[in-house]
Amino acid sequence: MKNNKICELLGIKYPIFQGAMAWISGGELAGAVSRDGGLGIIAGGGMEPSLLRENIRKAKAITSNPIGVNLMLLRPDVADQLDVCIEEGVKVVTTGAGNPGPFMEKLKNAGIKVIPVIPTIKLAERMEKIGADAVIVEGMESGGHVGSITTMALLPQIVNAVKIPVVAAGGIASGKQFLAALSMGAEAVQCGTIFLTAKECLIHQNYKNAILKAKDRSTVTTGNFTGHPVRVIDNKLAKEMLELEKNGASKEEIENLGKGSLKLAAVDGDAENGSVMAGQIAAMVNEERTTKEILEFLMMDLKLEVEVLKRRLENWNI
Ligand code: TUI
Repeated sequence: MKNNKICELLGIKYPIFQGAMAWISGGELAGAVSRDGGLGIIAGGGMEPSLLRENIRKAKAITSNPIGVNLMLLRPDVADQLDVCIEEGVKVVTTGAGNPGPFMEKLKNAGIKVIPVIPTIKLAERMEKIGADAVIVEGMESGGHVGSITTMALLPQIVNAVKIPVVAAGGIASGKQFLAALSMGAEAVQCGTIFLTAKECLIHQNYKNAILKAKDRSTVTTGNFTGHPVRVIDNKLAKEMLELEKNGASKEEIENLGKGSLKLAAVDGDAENGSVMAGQIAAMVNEERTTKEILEFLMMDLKLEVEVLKRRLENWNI
């Protein structure tokens, strides 16, 4: 069977990206996902350039399949991280939390495929114009730093607006959601939250437990007035932040409370005072599985849903 455009472009088996998660998706998780047929992505977000290099090497020791790196563009040392990616032969770079324009030429000259994460149509069009190989459309269902439009509303509009392949992110953790993304024109999906409880995901067990017990209304967005809303599990820190916002605290006060909080949750396991970033589908993540099991579940569940849909269409006689 012929692969789809994204799988051909990147040399991967399944059209599934493991979304970058700062302080969470290191070389072990990304290497395992790439080994098992998806695209594993190391998050540069919480890493000094030397630590990023270590993690790329860890992933390369697990698999020779392509591995991605995400450059979080709010980091002041992102140019040095980019040099590490080139030196280590990284083939795919995704970017987040900003416009990768200033780095595009260098990335393209190094033969790296560039796939920016974007939350609006305008940015998607701009990314296509400056030479992005594809875009990842991220709806506000996602965990972490989010835009304001849902995947359902944003994805088909961006598919109409650009010619490059589109990857859907935000709210995808099952075959039904995978199929919905494909039917709205996505070539692939990017999932983050479903990989949080993967056996190869080396975060603190308390973080995993917060995901395993999450319900449909367990996430909230904080920092809504700072211009950088962040989706997290509603815990003590989230309540404190929302209280500060309600009382008209300054941007600095809110951001200071958030500083270091992701590491506190992911590494130190303080799931109450730390920032437990997760998407709205956290309630659908009820098991600890291997990356292989997660990828195979998504592909098999997609296949099942396609069959279910076909049967429904037959019943309607169309
Ligand atoms: O980047 C993400 N999600 C993230 S980054 C992160 S680490 C963090 N730590 C502390 C505070 C905030 C974040 C946790 N989650 N997703 C991709 C994404 N990119 N979402 C939205 C955007 C985005 C926003 C603005 C992309 C481009 C953009 O461009 C603005 C411009 O410069 O035109």
